[in-house]
Amino acid sequence: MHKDTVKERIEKHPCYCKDAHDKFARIHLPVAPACNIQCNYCNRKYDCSNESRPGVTSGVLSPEQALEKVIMVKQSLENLSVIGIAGPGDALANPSATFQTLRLMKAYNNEFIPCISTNGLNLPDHIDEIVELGISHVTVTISAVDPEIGQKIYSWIHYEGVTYQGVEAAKILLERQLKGIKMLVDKGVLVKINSVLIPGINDLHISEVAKKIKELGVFIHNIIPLMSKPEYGTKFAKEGVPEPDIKMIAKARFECAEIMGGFDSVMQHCRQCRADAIGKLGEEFDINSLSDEVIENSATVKSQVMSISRSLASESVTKNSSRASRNKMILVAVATENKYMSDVTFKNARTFYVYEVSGWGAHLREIRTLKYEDSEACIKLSGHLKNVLELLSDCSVVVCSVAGKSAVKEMRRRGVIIDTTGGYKLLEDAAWSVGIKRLNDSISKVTA
Ligand code: CLF
Ligand code: SF4
Repeated sequence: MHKDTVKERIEKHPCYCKDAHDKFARIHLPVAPACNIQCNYCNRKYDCSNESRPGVTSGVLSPEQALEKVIMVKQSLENLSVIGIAGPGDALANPSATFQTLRLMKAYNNEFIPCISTNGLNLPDHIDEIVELGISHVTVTISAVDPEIGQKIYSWIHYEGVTYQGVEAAKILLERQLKGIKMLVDKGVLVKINSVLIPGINDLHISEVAKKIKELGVFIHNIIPLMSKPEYGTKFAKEGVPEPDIKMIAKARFECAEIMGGFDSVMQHCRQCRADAIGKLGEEFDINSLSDEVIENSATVKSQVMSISRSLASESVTKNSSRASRNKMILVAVATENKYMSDVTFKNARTFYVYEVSGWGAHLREIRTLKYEDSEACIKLSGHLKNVLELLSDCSVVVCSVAGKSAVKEMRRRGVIIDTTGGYKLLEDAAWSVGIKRLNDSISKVTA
């Protein structure tokens, strides 16, 4: 890539370019709540610690709420240049919400720089969407390039439906991270690596991380000191793993700068932002400071968001549905606890959003609820299955986050499919992605 091109691409990014940090602002949109790994320096009650200070948490927004926030904030915050998704879980463990948010942002204003941060486990699966959406800056957190060290940093990973631990988990994670980074660099995406500096675990290994990422063509390395106060409640904090002192941080940064080609390639101004941070680095914007005029204008903003969202939805319907599927309709029930995402296991599902899905899109028909008395709180699976079947007798598919084999088998025997591929997606997305697949499958069976 030509040097000037890179210069142009970073000069408005406050993290990638130190001269931009006090001139340009970023907004983090907390649309990604789930995570697919467990880092020992993270307490999942709070935001992703790969970029955040532990002990603070962000409320989750839907993609539409996120766009609303951007439009409101933009009116009061000069030089807003970057839209970042950094949790509160992992951006790519919530691909549907992350990409829908950035799709909406692009449709609203193509001038923003889209930026995401990820642990990298799902990275290789999403390169095409990253490139298609013009996500030009991607951060991957890699704190070890040796699985023997990695196993001390991660408790588990959840990959392709299986939970792995120990060296095996660290090995899979590392392979996926390195593969994803290479694919991004080959596509011309600027990659930043965050490494958490953990005394006694990887402080003597950080230069090895720098060597590996330099080899892969990574743009910048960011050494983040471990935060490990007892009140953070992380595994490392409980085990008494200390925070690095200034000397250790300086030494690690110096060693990495030598390898990466100087201090321009080693970030020194990171603020370990929360997943809903707004403003210039170190100069947080107070969302409560929005002017009365902006607040009064919020109804107009809402309708602007709805119109952008509708026009994207109709484009997607036209792209993804066949003519035959437009004439058929099935009911898809999405189980939810938080009422915006398919976030609940089959066993614990009580509330179902029932969508009519046809080639024209997914439309909410009604919300159905199972009402269990307290005395029935521990209702047996067989009783729960019977109740779900009665409640959803007209539905073809039930979407939930996780389901046991016996529930899947028994429901299938009674003619209802349980589908977990829509797990952790926004309700409408979950209904649409699962429903249109079923419709297209049934049409191809008939025409085969
Ligand atoms: Fe956010 Fe991260 Fe993009 Fe920056 S933060 S997703 S690259 S826009 Fe920046 Fe914050 Fe440090 Fe992250 S100061 S925690 S490095
Ligand atoms: Fe926590 Fe982020 Fe690690 Fe997930 S990737 S466990 S959210 S620090």
